[in-house]
Amino acid sequence: MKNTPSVEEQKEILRRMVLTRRLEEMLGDLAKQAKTRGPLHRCDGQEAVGVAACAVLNDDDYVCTSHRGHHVYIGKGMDPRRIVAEIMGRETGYCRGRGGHMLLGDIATGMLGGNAIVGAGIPAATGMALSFQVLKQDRVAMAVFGDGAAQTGICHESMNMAGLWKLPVIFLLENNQYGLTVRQEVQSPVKDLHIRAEGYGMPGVMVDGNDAVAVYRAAAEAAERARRGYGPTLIEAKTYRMEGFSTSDVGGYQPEEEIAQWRERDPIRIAAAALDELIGADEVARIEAAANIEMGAAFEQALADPLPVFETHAPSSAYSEISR
Ligand SMILES: Cc1ncc(C[n+]2csc(CCOP(=O)(O)OP(=O)(O)O)c2C)c(N)n1
Ligand SMILES: [Mg+2]
Repeated sequence: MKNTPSVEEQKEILRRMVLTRRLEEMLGDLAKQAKTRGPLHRCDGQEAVGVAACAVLNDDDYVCTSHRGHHVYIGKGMDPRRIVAEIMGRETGYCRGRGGHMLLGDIATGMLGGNAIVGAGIPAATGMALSFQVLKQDRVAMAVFGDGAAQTGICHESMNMAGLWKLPVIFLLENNQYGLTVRQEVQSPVKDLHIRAEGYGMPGVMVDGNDAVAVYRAAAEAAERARRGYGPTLIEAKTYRMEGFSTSDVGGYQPEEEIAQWRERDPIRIAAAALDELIGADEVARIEAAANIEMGAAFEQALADPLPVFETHAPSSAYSEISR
């Protein structure tokens, strides 16, 4: 079984992680200028989780993510320009500007949606895995969700069913230490959430979520198990939310020392350092620079795209009947 990323794969993973970081930074700048609409949930510091896990999947494998899913969108191969267009409410966006940043989806790349309802992607991916099993298709579903979502009832029901029926699903629990402003240790009686897997009859593994190679290995093993008919895996990727809960978060509850410690372990720096040894620092710098330019161009193009035109209709005669 191949569970170590090739050099080419590591280059692509780094590229997508940098694309994601630049997306978040540019959105953050636009939010400060009041040029975005509604709160945005940035995933700075968590890029390795979404990008490296998606790297083991095929286009026709399905992924569901949460309200904080930009790394998953880019990891699954969605086009940066159309992602930005959707977030910025443009007609050229994946959902014609109607969905917004939490609700991107695209069948062609197997990105079956972000979700604003905490935990809702977990049963959705489980159901997709059930359909793959029933249809005897060689496909895997993956749910990416947070430590807060892990405390929901639907998470328990989904994992129980997936374990019972050996469904080809990967539960990727992105433990960024916080659910809104609530620290993980006050949400759960156990510190390490992957130990719950035993109760569902599936393997539970913990990985360093800031190390893309470690995430890739764990996801590759889980995907292989699923494809062979051995059922689901729960992967707990320990990571950290380097920015606040959303762009409307006033902050103050994440200790400065804690943020500083995690910044030392920036996943992009870890991925770049691993690649430095393989291809040299100059080539790594070139990949990073090209990704930054690509995201800059995506913003430029998307922001020049048209906003949707909403037509207003006169009430139909049926409506007039009812309202009379
Ligand atoms: C069913 C439901 N309950 C509550 C909320 C409000 N809410 C939005 S995000 C969030 C916390 C989620 O924490 P976690 O799953 O750890 O994700 P993170 O924000 O850390 O990525 C809550 C409670 C919601 N959107 N949906
Ligand atoms: Mg969380």
